[in-house]
Amino acid sequence: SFEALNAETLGPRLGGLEALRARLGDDPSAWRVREVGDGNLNLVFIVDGDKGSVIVKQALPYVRLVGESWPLPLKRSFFEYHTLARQAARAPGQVPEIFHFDEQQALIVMEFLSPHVILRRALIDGRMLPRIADDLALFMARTLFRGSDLSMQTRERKADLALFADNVELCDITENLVFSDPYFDAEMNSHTSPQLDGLVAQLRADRDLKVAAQRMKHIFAARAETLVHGDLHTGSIMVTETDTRVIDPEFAYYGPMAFDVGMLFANFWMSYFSQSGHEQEGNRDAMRAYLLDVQERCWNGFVAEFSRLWRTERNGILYQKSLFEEQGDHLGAEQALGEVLREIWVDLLGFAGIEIHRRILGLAHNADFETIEDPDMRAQCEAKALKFGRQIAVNRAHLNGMKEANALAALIETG
Ligand code: SR1
Ligand code: MG
Repeated sequence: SFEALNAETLGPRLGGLEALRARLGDDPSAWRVREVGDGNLNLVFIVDGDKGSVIVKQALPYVRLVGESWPLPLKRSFFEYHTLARQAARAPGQVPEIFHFDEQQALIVMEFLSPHVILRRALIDGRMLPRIADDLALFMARTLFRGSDLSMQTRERKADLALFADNVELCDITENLVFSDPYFDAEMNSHTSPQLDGLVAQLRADRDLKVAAQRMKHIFAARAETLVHGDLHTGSIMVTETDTRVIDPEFAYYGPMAFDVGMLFANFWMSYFSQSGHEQEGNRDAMRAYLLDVQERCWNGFVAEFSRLWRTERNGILYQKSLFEEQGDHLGAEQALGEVLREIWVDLLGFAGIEIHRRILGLAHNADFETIEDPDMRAQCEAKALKFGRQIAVNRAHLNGMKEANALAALIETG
């Protein structure tokens, strides 16, 4: 039966596993185990041996952030494992390598990424990573395109859709915590108070905003387009100057193309609005310019790679080449691509605005704002982000391109 690991039991319990011995050394008593997880849900250990290091991630039967009063099934580890396998095939080299999976113990042994750090931490520290825009554009375009009916064979995709449909509890977290709770006085919500009380009341009374949030929830729940990561924020990405890896896809399910893209861009915009609250004074303007540039390059890169895949790998049941290219109608295929990309753009703005709101008003906040010690400064940064989130969610159909969205961010930032 399931037993949660700890630093003392990990060696004796997993010492017999060939996958670990091969990478750490044959004597488990010589392994050094550190629990390093500070996420909302799971246990994470770094295990060092004479030969090398691995990560052991174990799900707990409850939400770590809240405690045993909020049970959460272990099967999320199964979905994480299967998603990592699919992402490794669809976006080679962009996720950690998996060495072992134990479904009953809900644990995954995977590559220890070093000297990688969590992207959110790097951005808080004012680091301008040169590769993230291009790498993340490729990751999103490849996983989202190749997991959809644009690319997969229909029998395989429908079987996969049925498999992932059981990740219902994790979807339920997103449906409530992201799309609904921020817009009423839900029990687990919190925000910087009293500085934000007025704005929060205003947002919760904003009919257009609530309709937008529920429309995005509708799309999240009903549009099973592709296998999405499901929680693609900057805490789910590990980076060095030369490498970018996406981790933690336990929220994966078949959802809308725009969800991952919107969530990621929301987190870049939150980083942008949090810069005034961080240390590196001389660097703030450069950091803001860098973050807007990342947004633009990442969206342009996404469009370029998605378009390339559309033209070269469109072998699924949608927009068949027999209807377009094979009849010489290249313009028709391009027109359809334009419509698909336009829809992703509009929807990603909706998802991004809502993600920004939930990180400031809901249960799960993020370190970009939380690490700003002065509550007045934190509230100032958060208020700008909240206003921006409202604008992009409600006016998502009227913002034409990333330059315009970034110009709006800059306008709100400079007051
Ligand atoms: C109760 S879980 C809260 C949040 O943590 C995860 O990382 C997801 O973002 C989820 O919404
Ligand atoms: Mg996570």
